[in-house]
Amino acid sequence: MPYAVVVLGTAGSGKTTLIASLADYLVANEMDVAIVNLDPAVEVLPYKPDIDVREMVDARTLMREQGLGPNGALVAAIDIVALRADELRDEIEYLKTNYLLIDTPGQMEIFAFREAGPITLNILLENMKSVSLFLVDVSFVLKPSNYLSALLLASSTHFRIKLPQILVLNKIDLVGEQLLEEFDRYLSDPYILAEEITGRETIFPWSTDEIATIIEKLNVFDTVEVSSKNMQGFDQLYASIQRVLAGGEDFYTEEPSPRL
Ligand SMILES: Nc1nc2c(ncn2[C@@H]2O[C@H](COP(=O)(O)OP(=O)(O)OP(=O)(O)O)[C@@H](O)[C@H]2O)c(=O)[nH]1
Ligand SMILES: [Mg+2]
Repeated sequence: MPYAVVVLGTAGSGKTTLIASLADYLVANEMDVAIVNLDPAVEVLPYKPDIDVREMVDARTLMREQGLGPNGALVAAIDIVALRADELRDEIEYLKTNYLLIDTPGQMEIFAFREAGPITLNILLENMKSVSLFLVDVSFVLKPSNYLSALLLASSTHFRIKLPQILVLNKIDLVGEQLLEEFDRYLSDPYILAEEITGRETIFPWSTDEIATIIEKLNVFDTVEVSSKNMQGFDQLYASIQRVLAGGEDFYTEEPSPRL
């Protein structure tokens, strides 16, 4: 069985770009990779999927033929995928690979916060060691209250998908070194972050201590900072994925891969 990496995250956070770069990174490190595209609405992919739901259902055709809007078509498409997830699982069984990377639809609330998304993943990932990467745009989380908001969204997604998760702050190439250092200072001390939030930004009647505790309690997963454009931070991302999937050991999966 391969190891599975499911990539989730807010719209436009860079899920598809990260998959393409992570595949290149893994191949450069002598691992075999297969990619599953679960986004029925994507038009152009920067990678060649081994399994593609667009061959099963195309959201754009549903829009045209059933007169649906973009979200209605995506809902209908993902429901169809869930009903036929067994077929995708059968295709996965034929793949001989170390890593299975799974790209998910742009509008993640339609995938994660309706029944079809988790049902599909359950079927695809049965008996596979899996991790999910939750992507957000790093420029969004630089503001303290946005960071808390991203943590809540990541946790909320975790409760739906129920996989171990890594919080991936993407697009660090767009953020200055100084801002990133300041942000890392926040990350290392929830109390500093909480003080910033209570100082000016929330109407919740929580004290600084309470907010710091909430941040600490939500922050149970690794956080890594990467650029999917230039692969900055990918060594840390890989190490973090390994820690979750293989308990930190470098590994070769049981399944013999053609290249090994
Ligand atoms: N500068 C920079 N841009 C990035 C990075 N990752 C993604 N992008 C850009 O962000 C935009 C969205 O990237 P996608 O990979 O399509 O994001 P996505 O999350 O798959 O988007 P949807 O599936 O449509 O929600 C594209 O213009 C990418 O080129 C990054 O690390 N740095
Ligand atoms: Mg995408």
